[in-house]
Amino acid sequence: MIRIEKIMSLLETEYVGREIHYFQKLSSTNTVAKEQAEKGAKEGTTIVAEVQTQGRGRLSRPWVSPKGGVWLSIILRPKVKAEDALKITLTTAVAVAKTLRSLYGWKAEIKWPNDVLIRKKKVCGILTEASLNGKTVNFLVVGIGLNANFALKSLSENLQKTATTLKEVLKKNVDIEKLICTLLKEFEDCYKLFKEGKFVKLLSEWCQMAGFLGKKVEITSFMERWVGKAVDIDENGALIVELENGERKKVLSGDVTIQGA
Ligand code: BT5
Repeated sequence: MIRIEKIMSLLETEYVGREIHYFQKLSSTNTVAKEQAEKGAKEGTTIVAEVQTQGRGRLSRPWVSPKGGVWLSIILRPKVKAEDALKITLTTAVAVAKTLRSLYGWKAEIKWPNDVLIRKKKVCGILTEASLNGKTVNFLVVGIGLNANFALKSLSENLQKTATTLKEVLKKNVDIEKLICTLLKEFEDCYKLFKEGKFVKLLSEWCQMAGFLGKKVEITSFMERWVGKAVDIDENGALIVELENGERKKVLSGDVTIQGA
């Protein structure tokens, strides 16, 4: 069980997670966060669930969310343009990777755009959803799914090939409240930089933790597919890929598979 009183006593943030809504079972924390944001919930309000029955990833892909995971969503109200939502995903990935590095000393790596990996396997996925007012953001919900205290066998055989959990790597359970508090604090620190217009600083941290840069990758985006070398991220968070014919392509959304990984 996640103990909210313990979270409140350990939490060192100014506003992220200061208002926290806990559920034992929920369809999706992102869905509930969006409903609460529509009703005026303030920036930093966080929804946490022990189990999600309809956890989702991008393009409505299912996100398996058994008991023992960290399934949470944070409501944000930055004054930014619609296209800045991608930057929030990258900002969040930096916060997650820093959390895992500082708590457990692992070399957690980031894979564009929304995965955090340990030993090349996905331990965390991030889903940023936006409510727009024309071309500007009304609110954003950033959902973080972190495989913490459950065994890999809780996932399907297929997922066991690509995913991992903290328990699997550490061979024991982690202190889940401490993990959530550290994550919320790292997130707030990174988000403050984003709001101060210092995304470039976050990007340089991001690049240092992005193990796939410089490697051969396959990108799929909707019905298209490219193979090339992942060379960089631009100032908006788009991935720059050098195709085999030397052409440089800017990718704003899609999935990356690292070749030979
Ligand atoms: C993501 O999407 O990685 C975003 C996942 C976000 C989940 C959080 S949990 C809290 C909040 N509430 C929600 O409903 N969602 C957010 P994407 O890049 O599209 O990856 C989805 C793919 O990851 C699936 O198609 C599976 O292949 C794989 N997958 C599903 N469950 C997984 C798990 N627990 N661990 C690792 N991989 C998983």
